[in-house]
Amino acid sequence: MNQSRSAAALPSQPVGDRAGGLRAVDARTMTGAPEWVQHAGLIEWVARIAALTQPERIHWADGSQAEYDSLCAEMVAAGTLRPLNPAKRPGSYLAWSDPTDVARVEDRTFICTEQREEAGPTNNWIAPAEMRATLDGLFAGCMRGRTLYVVPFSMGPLGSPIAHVGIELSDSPYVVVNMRIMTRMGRAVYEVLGEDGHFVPCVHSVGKPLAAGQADVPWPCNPTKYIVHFPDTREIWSFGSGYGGNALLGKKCFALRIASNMGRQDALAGGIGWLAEHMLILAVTSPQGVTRHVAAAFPSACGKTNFAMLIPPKGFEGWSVRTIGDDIAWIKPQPDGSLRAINPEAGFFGVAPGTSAKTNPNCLASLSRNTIFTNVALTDDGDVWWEGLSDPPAHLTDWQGRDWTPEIAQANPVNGKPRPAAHPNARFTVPASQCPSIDPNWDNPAGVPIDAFIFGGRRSTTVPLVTEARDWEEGVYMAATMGSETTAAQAGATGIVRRDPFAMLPFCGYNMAEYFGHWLDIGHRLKASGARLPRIFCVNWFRTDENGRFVWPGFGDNMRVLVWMLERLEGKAQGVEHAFGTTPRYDDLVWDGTEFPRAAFERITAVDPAEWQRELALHDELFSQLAQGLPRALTRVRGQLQSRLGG
Ligand code: O2Y
Ligand code: MN
Repeated sequence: MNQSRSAAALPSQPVGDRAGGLRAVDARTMTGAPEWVQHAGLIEWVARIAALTQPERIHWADGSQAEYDSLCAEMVAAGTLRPLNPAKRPGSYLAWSDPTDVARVEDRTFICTEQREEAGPTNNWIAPAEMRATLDGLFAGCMRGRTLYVVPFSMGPLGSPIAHVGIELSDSPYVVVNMRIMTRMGRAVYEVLGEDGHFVPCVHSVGKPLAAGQADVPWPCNPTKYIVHFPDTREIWSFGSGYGGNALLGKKCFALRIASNMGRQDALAGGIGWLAEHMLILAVTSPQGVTRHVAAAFPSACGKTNFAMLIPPKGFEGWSVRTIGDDIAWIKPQPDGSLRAINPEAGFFGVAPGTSAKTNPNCLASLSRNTIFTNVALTDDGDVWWEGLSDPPAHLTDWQGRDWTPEIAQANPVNGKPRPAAHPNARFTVPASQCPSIDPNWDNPAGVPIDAFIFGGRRSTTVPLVTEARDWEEGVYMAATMGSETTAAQAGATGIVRRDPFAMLPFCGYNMAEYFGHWLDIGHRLKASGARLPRIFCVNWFRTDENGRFVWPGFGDNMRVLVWMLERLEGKAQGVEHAFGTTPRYDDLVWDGTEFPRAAFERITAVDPAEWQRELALHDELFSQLAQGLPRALTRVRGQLQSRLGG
C-alpha cells in the first residue's frame, strides 16, 4: 500500500484532549497525509485520534480498485476473507465473523445529548462528559499493532446538494472494503471537502490491540461494545464490533441517527428542515409513460428488499418498477414545494437468508459477482448458500466453519428447527449499480421527487392490506403508530406487536415525539406554501387465515396495491372510507393475471371495530411513553379515530 506511512513518531497527546490542536504542518508530517488532502482540520483530527489510539501505521484510503484488491488479498492471507470460486462468483469473497459479533447491538447504542429528554425515552442515553471519559479509556491504545485507515466517504452522489460527507477512521480493513461498496468512497471526496468543508467524524475500532509479535485472529472484536452518537458535535464513535451497522458508520449511525438530527437542527435554525428516513425509494412508470416515485418504510422482516426490487407480475405488462434505494432515503424540501429524495448509499447490505429466485430475482442477479458475503455457508465447489436459496445441498461448511449436512442440521436443532447453515442475519454487500432494476436516476445529484410515502408493518390481524390517509396529519399518525409482530428469526417471543414508529425506533437520533413534530411541521410549512404534499399510505401484507397462513401472496402481487396507490394520485382509483382511512374494494384493484378470491380480499381488508378499539388502547400506551413533547395533532387524530369507531 503505497500511501501507508509510519505513525511511530507521533508524540504522546494528552488522552481526551480533543480541543487541543497540533500545528497543521506537524500533523501532516506525523500522519503522512498525502498532498491531495488539503483540509487542515481533518489532518489535525486524524493526528489526535492516532495519538489516542496509537496505531502502528496510518493508511489514507484513496478508494481505488488497486487498493480494494490489495486489502482483500491481505484479508485472504489473514483468514478474514475466503475468495469464492471465480467461475461461479467472480470478484466475490466470504467472511465469517466471530460468533459473538453477528448483528447490530441496540442495547449498546447511545445518543449522548446534554439533556436526557433530547434523546427521548426510546434511546439509550448517557451524558456526553461521562461517555467521553469512558471512550477515552476504551480508545487509549486500542489500535496498537494495527493500521488506522482514513476512509473518506460521501453519503449521496458526490457534490449533490442533498449529500453530506463523513470520514471514518477505522482499524478494520473489512470496514474499508465494505465502505467502498456501500458509499461513494475515495479521493474525490476530498475535492468536495476542500480546505474547510464540513464532515461527520466517525471513529471505529474493533477494540483488539495487538502486542508486539502477537498473532491476529480472523475476526477481531471485543466483548465490550459501544455505538455512540454525539448529535451536538455530529460525531460517531464505535468500539468492539466489526459487524454491519455497528462498524460501517455511514449507514445507520450517520445516514439515520446523526442525519435525522441534522434535518431537525436545520429547521430549528430557521430552515425548512429535511428528513433522513429508513425508507426504500422506487420509481414506477405506467404504460402511458408517467413516472411516480414512492418512498416506503418497513421494519425488519417485512420484505423491504423484495419490495425495493419488485418485478411487475403477469397482467402488468407495460409497467416498470425501478430501484433507487433499498434502505435509506434523504429527503429535502425544494423551493418549488417538492420533496426530492436521494439514496445516500451506493450499495445494498441485505439479509441473505430468504433471498431466492422466487422471492427476489433482481437481488439474486445483483449478487452474481463483486459481492462480499458475511456469515453465509460455503458450498463444496466454492460458492455460497443460505436457507431459502434452493434445496439444501448434501454437504456444506456452515458459517462457523463446521461440516453441515441435512442430517447434522436435524440432529442439532436450534429453537426446535434444524441448525441453519447460514446465520439468520447473514449479509451480502454489493454495489447498487449491479442491480438489474436499478433506476437511471439512482445516482442523480438532484434526487427524485417523492409522490407518496408508504408505511408497512407485519400484522396478522387488524390492519388492512392498504389504507390511504385522509391527510398529512392522519398519515403521520399512521406512521407514528406503526407496529410489527416479531418473527421466529428475531429474538424473544413471536407474535408480539412491537411499536416501531416510522420503522425508526432504533434509528431516530433524537426524541421520537419531536421527530413526529418535525414531520408535522414540514407538512404544515409545505402546505402553507401551496405545495401539493405527497400522499401517505399504510400497508400490511401479512394478515393470516384461521390456520395462521398468509392470505395475500405478496412479492409481485404487491404491484396491484402499488398501482392502486398511483391511480389514487391521478384521481382515478376508488375506495371505501372507514375509521382508519380509505381502502380499496375488490373491484378497485386490477386482478389481471391472477385468480385471487373476493372473499379472501374482504378478509384482509376488513376493519373490525372491536380489534380497532384494542389497537387504539395500544396506541395510547405508545403515546403515554412519548407523552413529553407529543404533538397535539396526534392526540386529535386519535380522538377522531375513536369517534369514527363510535366510542
Ligand atoms: O445487523 C446489522 O448490522 C445489519 S442491520 C440492517 C442492515 C441493512 C439494512 N437494514 C438493517 C436494519 O436493521 O434495518
Ligand atoms: Mn434497514
